[in-house]
Amino acid sequence: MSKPERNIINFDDILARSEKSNVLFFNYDNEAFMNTGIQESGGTPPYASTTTGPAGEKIPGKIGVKQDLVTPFAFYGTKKLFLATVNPAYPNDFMGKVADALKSNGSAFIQAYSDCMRGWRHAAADALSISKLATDCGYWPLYTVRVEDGIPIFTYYRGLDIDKDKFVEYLKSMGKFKHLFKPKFMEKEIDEIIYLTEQRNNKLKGLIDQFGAEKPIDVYRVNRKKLQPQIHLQPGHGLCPGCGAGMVLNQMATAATAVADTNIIYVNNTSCSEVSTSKDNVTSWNVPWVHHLFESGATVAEAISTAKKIMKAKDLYSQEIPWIIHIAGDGSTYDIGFQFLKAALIRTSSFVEMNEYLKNQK
Ligand SMILES: Cc1ncc(C[n+]2csc(CCOP(=O)(O)OP(=O)(O)O)c2C)c(N)n1
Repeated sequence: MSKPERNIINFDDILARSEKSNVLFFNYDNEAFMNTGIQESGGTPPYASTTTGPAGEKIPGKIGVKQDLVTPFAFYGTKKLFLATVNPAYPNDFMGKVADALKSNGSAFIQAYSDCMRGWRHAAADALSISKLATDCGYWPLYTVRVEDGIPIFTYYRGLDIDKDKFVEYLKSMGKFKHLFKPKFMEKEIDEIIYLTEQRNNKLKGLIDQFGAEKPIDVYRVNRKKLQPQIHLQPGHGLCPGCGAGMVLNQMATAATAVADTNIIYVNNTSCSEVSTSKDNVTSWNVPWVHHLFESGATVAEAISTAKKIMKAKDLYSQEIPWIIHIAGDGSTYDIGFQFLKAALIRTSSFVEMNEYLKNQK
């Protein structure tokens, strides 16, 4: 079999494109409801210990799977959609994908690996090495799906193959999996986590075989020395030291600054990212930022996008329509809030272009 070909995507070429997303829906996945006290979510991996599914003598943490959130979105029948996973330990891939998403027509959903040193129980200084290990061991594969005219096209960057030694090292690096190693070695449960992850990756490989791009490996080239530091989020937020969401928001905002400058609106569901950037009613954001309920930020983001477009079509809005990013944790993405997200994502990537109809009806 010939070696899969790489598709080199230059950051500057993305910036030069005229395409524009309606909304980028952005989930940072710290794998539990963290700001309310580390409760289990649909994003929590099997056998991880949380406060609502604690590991004890009888039950070894979460009994259930980590749900696959990204690939199913490719099959809802949308017309034009950009879907991707990112990890802040791979910043070129991360920032390239955020820019690519914002500079693609239709809408986008990106899911970011987001370490949580308090909830996962490890030293703050280990946040980056654990994040890198997550992709290198095959736990957090980095891939993209571009739905073009209703058909999904899959590409990937890395992390599709399981490295069992690295996987065990990954599990050992965090307190949330400590009970799998001490007081006794729980081989069956460790093997099961790896097995379930491998099954998910095998499904992904099958989709790449079936719906893969001609050049299936995307490599983003970003000249980070040339990149302007982000100007959306001020220093002085209240996230924990070493918080993965801090790295995630910083890289997301760096790419968004390059694309949008300050013409952007953020909508934030209730979460760590929200409470930590809006303490005592003082926002850390330098650009318009809306906090909405735990569950319904996606709908608000959609409403802002659609309202601006309708006003533009009716000549009631003369400025350039802003870029819109909706930010949510895994609790408000997998669980409470999923219905709002799913509906908003599908609407904004299919029939939002209603201003075509409105143009002639002033
Ligand atoms: C309907 C509703 N249920 C529960 C809450 C309380 N609540 C606010 S934030 C939150 C957890 C958020 O978890 P997640 O989305 O994973 O974000 P994280 O805190 O991990 O950043 C909960 C349970 C709420 N605000 N509204």
